[in-house]
Amino acid sequence: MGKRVAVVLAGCGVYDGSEIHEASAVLVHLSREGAQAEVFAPNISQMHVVDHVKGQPTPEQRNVLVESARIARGNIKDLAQLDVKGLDALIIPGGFGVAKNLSTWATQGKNCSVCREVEDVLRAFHAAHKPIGLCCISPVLAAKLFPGCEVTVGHDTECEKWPYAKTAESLRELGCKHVNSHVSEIHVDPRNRLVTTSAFMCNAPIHEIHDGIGNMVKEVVRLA
Ligand SMILES: *[C@@H]1O[C@H](CO)[C@@H](O)[C@H](O)[C@H]1NC(C)=O
Ligand SMILES: *[C@@H]1O[C@H](CO)[C@@H](O)[C@H](O)[C@H]1NC(C)=O
Ligand SMILES: CC(=O)N[C@H]1CO[C@H](CO)[C@@H](O)[C@@H]1O
Repeated sequence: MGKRVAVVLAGCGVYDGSEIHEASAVLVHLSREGAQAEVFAPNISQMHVVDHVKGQPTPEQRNVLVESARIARGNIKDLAQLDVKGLDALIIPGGFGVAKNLSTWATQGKNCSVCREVEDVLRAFHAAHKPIGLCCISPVLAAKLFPGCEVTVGHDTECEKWPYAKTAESLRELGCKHVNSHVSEIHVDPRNRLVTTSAFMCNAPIHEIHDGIGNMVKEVVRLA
């Protein structure tokens, strides 16, 4: 029987939700590994809605679960219904929704809080020693909840290729070990059973991001 892997989404679109290509890469690679994806999202309203042409907020209200359902092709459940017992692993793709709807990282950085349901789910998988895969900005959730954990969000020196490199410094300030890595690489924290990769934290061609996420997914399924 294939492994059952929970995928938690944060909306639909890089600037206010889950990064669509990252979410899709996770689903594609889970399928390739013979695993069964079960998609969840919290039933809460988004912090805001961004017009992705203008890159600016619009006066609209949208629901994280309803938006995430677009990526899940309708096959999605309320995160409140997730039961860790029937699942082998957890993966959370990136996108600003992770920093805006799953946590308050976008506005509060290392002082952020993590959405209650998301915290409960991460702690449940962690306590059960089930692997957790995170990419792009999602490792900040682990850094906030599991002090001393090891993660990567790519490189820690800002340049054209690594526009969000300051995140690594914030992770160190939270007491976590940040490991520099290339977009194709993953970092595994065996003690916390965390598998992380930088994805769109890197200004890289989209196929390299797709493949890097594939390496993360493969390792999560192997550990599950
Ligand atoms: C989400 O919450 C709203 C408002 O409480 C409710 O009407 C709706 O049924 C919920 N959706 C799901 C899928 O649980
Ligand atoms: C976090 O809180 C500290 C202490 O209140 C404050 O000095 C710092 O500016 C805050 N950092 C952010 C990113 O909000
Ligand atoms: C509308 C809104 O801000 N919704 C939520 C998005 O996520 C953050 C972090 O969990 C919540 O604090 C917000 O209430």
